[in-house]
Amino acid sequence: MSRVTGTLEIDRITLDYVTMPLKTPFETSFGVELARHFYLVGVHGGGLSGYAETVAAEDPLYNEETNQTVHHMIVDVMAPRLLAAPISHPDEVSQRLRPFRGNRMAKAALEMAIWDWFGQRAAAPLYKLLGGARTDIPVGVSIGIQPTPMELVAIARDFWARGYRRLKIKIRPGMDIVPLAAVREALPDAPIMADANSAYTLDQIPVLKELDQLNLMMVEQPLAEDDIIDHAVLQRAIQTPVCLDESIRTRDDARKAIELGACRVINIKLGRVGGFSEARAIHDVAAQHGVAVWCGGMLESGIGRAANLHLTTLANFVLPGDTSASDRYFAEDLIDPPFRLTDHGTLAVPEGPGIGVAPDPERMTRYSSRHEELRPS
Ligand code: OSB
Ligand code: MG
Repeated sequence: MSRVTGTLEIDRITLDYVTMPLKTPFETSFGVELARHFYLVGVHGGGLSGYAETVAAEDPLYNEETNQTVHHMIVDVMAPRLLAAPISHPDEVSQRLRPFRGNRMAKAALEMAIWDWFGQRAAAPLYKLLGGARTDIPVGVSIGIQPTPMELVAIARDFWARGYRRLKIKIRPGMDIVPLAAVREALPDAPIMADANSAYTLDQIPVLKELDQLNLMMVEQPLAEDDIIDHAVLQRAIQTPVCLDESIRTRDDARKAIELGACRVINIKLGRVGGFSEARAIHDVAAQHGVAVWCGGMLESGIGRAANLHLTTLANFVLPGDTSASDRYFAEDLIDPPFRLTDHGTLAVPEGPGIGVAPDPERMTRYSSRHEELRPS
């Protein structure tokens, strides 16, 4: 474990609006993504630059944030607070932004870029500042809804053959039991799970009960994106463990969901929960209750993937996450070299200072369509 040192006086915060085409469309119960659009946030001071990427989409389909709300929050509301006074510990970022309700994806990008800065300041990889230890991270892959079970099976077989340790398959009503059963039949021993992104209601318990026949590791966020009460009812009705994603935004959400019996697993996403400080707190609450966690993803470029990997070094990240290799989504990453899957289905946590990776300058000029700079007033 390394210690946080130094004080950050921010000279400027940069925002680049980045568009990266996906190799193939990614379909979930809430829509189809053809490209990733995000802000790359840079925090510059004392001769160092920390980076993070935002994970909101163009439309509020996964949660209520969008690229435009994130931009507004960072530019008009949050950056001025961070530029106004020096920061002596990255935990201060979420404290200083706490008066502002919600908008966790906007908060997360600023907070994560500042953690990267402090890692660089300490000349230590971020995981050592966070108290993590594991550096060879077993990973899974998230597979979008496919037009036919045959196509789904072909894709699942391919990822399984590459060495991914767990396959997550997106479902929605009408595209659930049949495609999942086809994958289960094709890959009888593979750890398989389903993610519904809130597409079901309690009336559909009979369908969700059928999932129990497929020997799934878990079913992720079957019910409403803001619910923990109905999920507790569902968890009592099915054997398959319920994993919550959208519903868990804070350590208190995690505690309440666990106490209610709404989930047996939690997917932690840095963006959804507002950054490393809260993600670590959720990890700790789950660990105290004996609930396993894993690290989700939002189709991040290598910058966000690196942050996810550092988080996943914490001890209770015992299940493979969605932090697949760069080539899962992108022909070319923003970082060079990209993240590659090892021959044993893992990604290596970068050992350089901070998150250990930085955007490639030439690629940034190609993928960024707007650059802005925010300075102290
Ligand atoms: O629910 O986990 C989700 C992607 C976008 C929005 C929501 C989700 C996802 C994924 C993909 O499942 C995870 C990844 O590979 O980054
Ligand atoms: Mg999910």
